[in-house]
Amino acid sequence: MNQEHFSTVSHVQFIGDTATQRAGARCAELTKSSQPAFHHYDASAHVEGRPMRDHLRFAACYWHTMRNGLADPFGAPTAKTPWDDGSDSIDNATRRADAFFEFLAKCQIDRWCFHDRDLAPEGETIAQSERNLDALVAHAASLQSATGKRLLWGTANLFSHPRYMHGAATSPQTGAFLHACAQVRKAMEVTHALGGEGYVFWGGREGYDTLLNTDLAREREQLARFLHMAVEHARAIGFNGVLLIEPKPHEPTTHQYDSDSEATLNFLREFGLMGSFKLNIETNHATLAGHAMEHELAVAIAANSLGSVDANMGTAGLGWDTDRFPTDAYLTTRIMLAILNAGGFEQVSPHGGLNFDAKRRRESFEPVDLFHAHVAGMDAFAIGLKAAARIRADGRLREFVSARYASWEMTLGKEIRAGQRTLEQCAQEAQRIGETPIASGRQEMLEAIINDILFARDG
Ligand code: XLS
Ligand code: NI
Ligand code: NI
Repeated sequence: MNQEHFSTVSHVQFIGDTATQRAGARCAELTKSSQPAFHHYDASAHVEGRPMRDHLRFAACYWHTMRNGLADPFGAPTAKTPWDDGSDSIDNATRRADAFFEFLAKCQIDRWCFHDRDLAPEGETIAQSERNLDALVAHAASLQSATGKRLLWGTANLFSHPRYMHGAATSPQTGAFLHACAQVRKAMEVTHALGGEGYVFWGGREGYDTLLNTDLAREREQLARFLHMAVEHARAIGFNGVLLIEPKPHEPTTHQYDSDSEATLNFLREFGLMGSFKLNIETNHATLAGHAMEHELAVAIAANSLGSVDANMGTAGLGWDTDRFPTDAYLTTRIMLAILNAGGFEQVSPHGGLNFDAKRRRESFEPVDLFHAHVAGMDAFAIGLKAAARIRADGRLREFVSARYASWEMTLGKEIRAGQRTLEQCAQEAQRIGETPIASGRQEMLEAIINDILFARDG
């Protein structure tokens, strides 16, 4: 890293007040003068006895940060990337990696994630693609040791190349399956070489557009076989990181087999893969599946299967994956409350983290917007972490929930749960006790308690 690519940003620091933001300058002036700065995220500040950096375990992703030109279906790329000459050369890919690690250092992000094809150009043959990847992995390894940054997870892109148009593992033709094996074998090995904490499978095209041409049962079996082979390979090469599946219901396909947490867990159970995989839950994918993010987290946590989080958010009312930076503080509060209640990443998933699988809007095209976007997401998660800790310290929510289930903690409830009562005995007990008082669920009261904790009262 000899040349600075983000010379406009020296280092993003915690400045602890929002006066500059409140100044109310006109938009143009603000854009010119505002340097990105943390107002809430302070890596070493402690929350619930642990530094924020350990709670939040932020990662930046290579694909959106370095490879997303911000094109949309109607318009050309807009992103300014002065370090990138647009070529597919190894030199260009190397310069990109330099720019990325400079970005990580200046933005205080400790981890990163990548797809094989983001990092290095695909060659004419598998051997050439692997040589290209090896060159970039060697460079990334030296950047990692120079900067102390770590790989959260790696993955293979099994959805962009035309050969995968019908799916990769679920393709009707074995050729695509074989190429997917080649890519996963290599991507897993380089993830291992880079000390990756995890390896992700996102089945972008592992689904169908129409059942008219699809043998769903066969395709699900193919996917399971592929995953079994991947697990065996991971063990064979000594990769002890966590293997992750990232659910998403659709887009690009009409239906994806890993459509949400429950469907994915069911798939894993059905094919004897439970225990080999955890889930990488993405907020916008939860939205697309018609779920709240905390639902997806709760389902994964209940099955001891939360692996990691792709931190982003969608746009209300839109039916696609807008991958916005997660700036909604109420959302980040709910996410951090679920994670803290489960014991924090350290306990629930020590190899997990918050990966910003998020892209700037097409209009936020300047290099400095990469900083504004990540800083906004990191600050929103710091707000969420602190707010969740306050909700937990307040204790009213927890008390309410335990009171709500109190009868299950009494002798009869415990005996039923332990399988010591028959249906017949329960029926007789119902006749004996008659109707019992029913307590209110008090949803609105609880929602108001959260607002009361989150927002200061006037005066
Ligand atoms: C796409 C997915 C993808 C995965 C990695 O919607 O989120 O980016 O995280 O392949
Ligand atoms: Ni993702
Ligand atoms: Ni996504």
